[in-house]
Amino acid sequence: MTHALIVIDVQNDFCPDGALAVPGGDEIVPGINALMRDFDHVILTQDWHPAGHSSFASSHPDKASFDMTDMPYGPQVLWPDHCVQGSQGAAFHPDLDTDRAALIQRKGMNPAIDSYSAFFENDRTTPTGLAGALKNLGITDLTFVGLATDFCVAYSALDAARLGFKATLHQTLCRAIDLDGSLNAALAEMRAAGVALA
Ligand code: VGL
Ligand code: ZN
Repeated sequence: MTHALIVIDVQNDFCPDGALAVPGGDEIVPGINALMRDFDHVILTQDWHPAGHSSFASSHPDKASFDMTDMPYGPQVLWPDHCVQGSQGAAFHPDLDTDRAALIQRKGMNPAIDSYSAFFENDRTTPTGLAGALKNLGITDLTFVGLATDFCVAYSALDAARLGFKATLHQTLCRAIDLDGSLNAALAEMRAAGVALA
């Protein structure tokens, strides 16, 4: 078995003072850096939206941040503007050790579709290419850490399980947004899908 660590979206905008701050988002950085030493492969993801992305509430004049809307691919939460390509908010947290990363998977570039998962856009069918890269490297087991537990981390772990990887969520090295019970719902969904919660 070959095991990779997937570090989801440890970016300034998801840390305290960021545009879409996840409570305690920065607390997990030292632990993630330490955990990297236990893995042969480290992969980072980076939420990477064009300005005016359709997942931003500011692109919908009648909506506010955290409202829901219906997209052609299904219901979508509308977010504050965040992780705009090339901005300081989209950069990795300055203390994250990016040197060990073999691959940085960017996502959310299509202006019309959000992308929580590292593997598929939110239509759940358009691939990012990461699954092919991992399979090429002979990687069978994936451990997930990062932000946010109930959105990008959960969607990534659920897709990993669906794709046949052995997926583990390292819960203490994740932090959640927790909108209307979304954390408990995501944990239940992951358990039911066979994601190991460590
Ligand atoms: C995320 C909302 C919007 C995440 C990204 O990284 O969990 N959440 N974009
Ligand atoms: Zn985003």
